[in-house]
Amino acid sequence: MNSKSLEERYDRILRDMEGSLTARDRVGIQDFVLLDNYTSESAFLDNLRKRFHENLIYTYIGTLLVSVNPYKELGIYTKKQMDLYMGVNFFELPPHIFALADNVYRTMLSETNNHFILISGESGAGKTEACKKVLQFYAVSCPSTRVLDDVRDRLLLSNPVLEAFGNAKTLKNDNSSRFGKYMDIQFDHKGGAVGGHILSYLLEKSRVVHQNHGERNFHIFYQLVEGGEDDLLRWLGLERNCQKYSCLVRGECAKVSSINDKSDWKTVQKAFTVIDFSERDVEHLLAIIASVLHLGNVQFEKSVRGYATLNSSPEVHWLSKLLGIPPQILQQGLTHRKIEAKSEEVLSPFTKEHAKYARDALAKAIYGRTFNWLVGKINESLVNKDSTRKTVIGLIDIYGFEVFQVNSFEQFCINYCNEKLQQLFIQLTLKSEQEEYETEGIEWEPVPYFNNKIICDLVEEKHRCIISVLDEECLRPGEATDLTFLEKLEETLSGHPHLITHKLADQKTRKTLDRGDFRLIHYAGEVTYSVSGFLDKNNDLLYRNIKEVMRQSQNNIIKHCFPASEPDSKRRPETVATQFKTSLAGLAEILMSKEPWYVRCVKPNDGKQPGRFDDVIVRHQVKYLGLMEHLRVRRAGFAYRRRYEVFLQRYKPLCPDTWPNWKGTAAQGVETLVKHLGYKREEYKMGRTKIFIRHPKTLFATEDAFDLCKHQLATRIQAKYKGY
Ligand code: AOV
Ligand code: MG
Repeated sequence: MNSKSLEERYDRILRDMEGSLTARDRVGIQDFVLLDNYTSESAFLDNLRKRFHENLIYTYIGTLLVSVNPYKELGIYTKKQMDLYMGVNFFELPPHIFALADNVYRTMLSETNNHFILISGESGAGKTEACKKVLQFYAVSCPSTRVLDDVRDRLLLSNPVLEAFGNAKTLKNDNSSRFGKYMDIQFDHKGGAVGGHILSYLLEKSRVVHQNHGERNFHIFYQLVEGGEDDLLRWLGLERNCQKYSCLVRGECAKVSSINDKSDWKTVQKAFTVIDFSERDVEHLLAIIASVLHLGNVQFEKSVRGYATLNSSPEVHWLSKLLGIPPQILQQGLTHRKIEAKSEEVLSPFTKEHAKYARDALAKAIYGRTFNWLVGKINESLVNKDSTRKTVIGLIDIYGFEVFQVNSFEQFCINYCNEKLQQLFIQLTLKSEQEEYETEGIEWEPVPYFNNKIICDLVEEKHRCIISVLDEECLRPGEATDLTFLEKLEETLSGHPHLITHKLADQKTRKTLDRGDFRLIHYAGEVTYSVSGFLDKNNDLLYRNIKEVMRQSQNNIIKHCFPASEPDSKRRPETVATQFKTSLAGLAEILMSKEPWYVRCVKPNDGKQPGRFDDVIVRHQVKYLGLMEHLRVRRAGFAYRRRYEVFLQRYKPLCPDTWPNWKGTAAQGVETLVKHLGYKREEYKMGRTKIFIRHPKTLFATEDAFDLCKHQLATRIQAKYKGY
């Protein structure tokens, strides 16, 4: 680069910086690797807090991005901002999710390999928002053609649909993801987004029939009731009043100030058309949503003989109409089950309690299966029609670690999932660090970590773990109960350092435990689980005859969700926990073959409030997210590493006499440059493709020199402008 183009470059940077931006924000330190007192948690926290109060929510640890939820709009995700971050050196501008997205994208293109961005943090920390920002960045920054724009729109609009059906208001987050999502974005060799694929993980479908106080059912129900056109509601037999539907008001908070169900409904409707839903698909889909609402209102009477009866209620009428199933058949399916007596099948009537249970099981099954259909349908519309070679960037946005007053099977699964991702993070950070030093031929000293493998094993290891004990109990129908499960847990696993059961509660933590509870010491903190419902939810049984009833449906989606080929109940289906375990192992496998990038989201307070940075809460997250250890690993050997080309490109203005007439390789260039800058021999090492710098101060000094040089240049440019 000659000095003229250098000037032009700064010219551009200066113009870009007009407005509120500065090239390097001066509040705190934008990369923790440069922190003097890098082993001090307090110094770490100070830096994070200082920046947070200046609305600088992003800070790096090397290439890892730490993000603190601002709980307010910052105006930092505009098109202008995106343009600014496009194709700029990672460390040149203030930390941003766009910088990370851009860096991943460029690395993918130049190295033609696959990547993933793991976004983690507890419930409400900002994972889903971060994921959306990455997607939006790619939508704007990738090459555009008519076909590509189609794909782009579908990728973008798959989000509101999935959120409508898979997110809900919880006590932690008004838009909490109740399913896990892994999304591949596929790129062609020119960098165009050509397709995508979504994998979803274990939807919390119990929410369909039950919500804790202060929580809601899935957004879509409220959107439909609040936003649906009059004609539509009439056709679905619905009233515009959430209070009329018992499964919408269990949590007594159908209205949420931060949510506009009406306008969200419009977005979802528009999205349906973009992602290739035919009118018929949408009709059938909404008929199902309405059916679940009607089903929730079905009430049973008790017959003189004590059995459940269902008089021709308006609900059955609407269910019959919407699902296309004759009312008598529906009625029978909801009040009886088929049992085999000798070689004959007979109908056995339900008690009222039993009928309610079967009704709820059906509602959950319908919703859960429809959700899977929806993901499949979105995937069809994202299929890459062109078969040319492609690389992918995967985005992982799952439900974050959560602790409520009462925690059940759902929290157990969610927290287990977080445990697995933490384990992956540990394996990959250690692994990649080790490999990097190895391939570059550099010696390194390992840093001790808290390894949460012990907790993962406690939950999932082959024969002696919580899931295996739970599954065994599920194999003893009629005999086993939630409490016998707890007893077995005590018998089999007592003494495990991360499991606390009733017997041991006082000895271990001096905190008491209710008779029906057990406690796990997770990497992210202690959680007390109530075993009530564990067996049932793990079994997730649906009576065979109600499946048969559903098979008669004229609704295409229901037909698809209850196929005739489904194995009958004589062959035991896998339990929910075991299926989940298998799918998480599958996810780990997918990720292991790709290059990792991390966004660690931090929640600043428990009140969803802007401007409040609660030290205790943040410190706890910094600890369990392993941020200090990660920093230490980055600093243990060599704090900084840069590819020779990149290093040279950035700093060669500091040695103007040598360039532009230099002829050697990039490595030789770097060697010459650092000698000119006065680096001492022990301060850096030359790897195969990168320079490794031991102490951040060295780089800091270089950066300052660079700033000064830039400043001088800027003054010259300004002087030039004045001349006009
Ligand atoms: P989560 O995905 O991490 O929780 P979200 O991404 O849904 O959390 O964030 C929760 C809320 O915080 C959002 O609805 C926004 O109001 C706010 N928020 C998050 N990130 C930002 C940001 N960068 N700028 C402004 N506001 C933000 V969970 O899905 O519950 O684990 O299961
Ligand atoms: Mg989320």
